[in-house]
Amino acid sequence: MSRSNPLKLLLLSTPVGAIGSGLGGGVELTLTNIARSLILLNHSVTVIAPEGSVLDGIPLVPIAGNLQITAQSQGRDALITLPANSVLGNAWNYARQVQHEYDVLINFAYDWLPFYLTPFFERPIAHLVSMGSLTDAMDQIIAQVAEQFPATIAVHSLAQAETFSFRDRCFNLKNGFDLSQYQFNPTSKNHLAWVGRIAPEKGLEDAVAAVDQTGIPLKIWGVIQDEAYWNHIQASYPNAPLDYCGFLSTQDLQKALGESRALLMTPHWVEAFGNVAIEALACGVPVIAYRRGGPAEIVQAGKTGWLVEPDSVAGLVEAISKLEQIDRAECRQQAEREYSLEAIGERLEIWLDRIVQSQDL
Ligand code: HBI
Repeated sequence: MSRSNPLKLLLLSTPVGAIGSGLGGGVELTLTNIARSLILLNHSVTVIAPEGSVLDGIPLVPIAGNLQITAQSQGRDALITLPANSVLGNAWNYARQVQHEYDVLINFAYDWLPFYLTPFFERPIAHLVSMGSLTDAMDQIIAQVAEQFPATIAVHSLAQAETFSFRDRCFNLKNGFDLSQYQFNPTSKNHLAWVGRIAPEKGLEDAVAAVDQTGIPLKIWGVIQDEAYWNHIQASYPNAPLDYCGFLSTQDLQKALGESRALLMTPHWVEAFGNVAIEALACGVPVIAYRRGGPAEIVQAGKTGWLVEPDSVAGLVEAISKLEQIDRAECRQQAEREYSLEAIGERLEIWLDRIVQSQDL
C-alpha cells in the first residue's frame, strides 16, 4: 500500500549506542524495521545515529560525540544530564539546521532534550516512547509535549501507556518486524528458550525454577548484564538443566530459537512491548508469558501460547504441561497478521497522517 503524497522523514535514533552495537537495546531493531516499513510505503527516510551505526541501504548521518547514559539506570528523581560534546546535543543541532528539508522528524530517544526542543522546531516532531515511566523529569516533559502537540506521542503497548498520566494521548503503534528474516519451524527439539538481558528486572530465576521442576532443558540467549545475578541463579539451582548460548545476531538467534518447544517470558517489570515474543511467534514458537506488560497484549492464550499469573512458577510449570495444545502454524500466522512490516506500516500511516493534518490546521 503506497500513499498518494510520500513524506520526507528524518528519524533520530537513541543516543545510548550505535545501531548494531547492541547497546541501544530493542530500539535498534525497532528503528531499523520502522525505517524499512516507511520505505515500503514510498516515503523517503534518512536516519541520524551515533557514529559507528550500521544500517544497510538506508541513508545514514553519523553523529560524533559522547554517548548518553541509560535512563533505566537512573532513579525516579534523576537530574537531566548531558555529557560534554554529547551525541544527543550534536544530533539535534544538526536536525535543527536541516529540518526544512523534511516534512516530519521522528524521535526514538528516551531523553529529555528532544521533547524540550519540540516547540522550538518549525517542523513537527513525532515521538516513539520506547519504555514505560522511569523518571519524574521524563514523565513531565513528555506530558508537556502530549498536551501541546496531541497525536505526536506513540507507544508500544497499552500497558506501557498506562504507566503515564497522558495515557489517553498515546498512539499504540505496537511494533513490526521484517518477517522474511525469520524461518517458520513446524517441529521442535526437547528444550525451552529464554531470551533477554540477564538482569534482575527480566526474572530469569523464575524460568530456571520452572525447569528445575520439569527437567526440560532451558537454552538461554542474551547479554549477561549482571554477572552477580547470573552466578546467584546458578548457585541456587545447581541441578537445573541450563545451557547458556551467548548473544547471537538476529539471523543466528531465530534459527536456534525456532527449535524450541516454547519461549518463557518472566519479566518482573512492565516490559513496554517484548520484541522477542514476536521473534518467537514468527518462528512458530509458542510463548508462555506472565500476564504483565506488553507480552500480555501479544500472547493469545490457548492459541499462540499461555498467559500466567505474574511471578507464579507453578503457573509456568502448568503452562509448560499444556504446550501440545498450541498449533505452531497459528503462532507464525499471528506474527504475519499483526506484526509484519506491512501491519506496522498501516499503523504508521495513521499516526503520521494525524500529525501532518494537525499541522495543516
Ligand atoms: N536511555 N537515556 C536513554 N535514552 C534512550 O534512548 C534509551 C535509554 N535506555 C534504553 C533504550 N533507550 C532502549 O534500549 C530502548 O529500546 C528500551
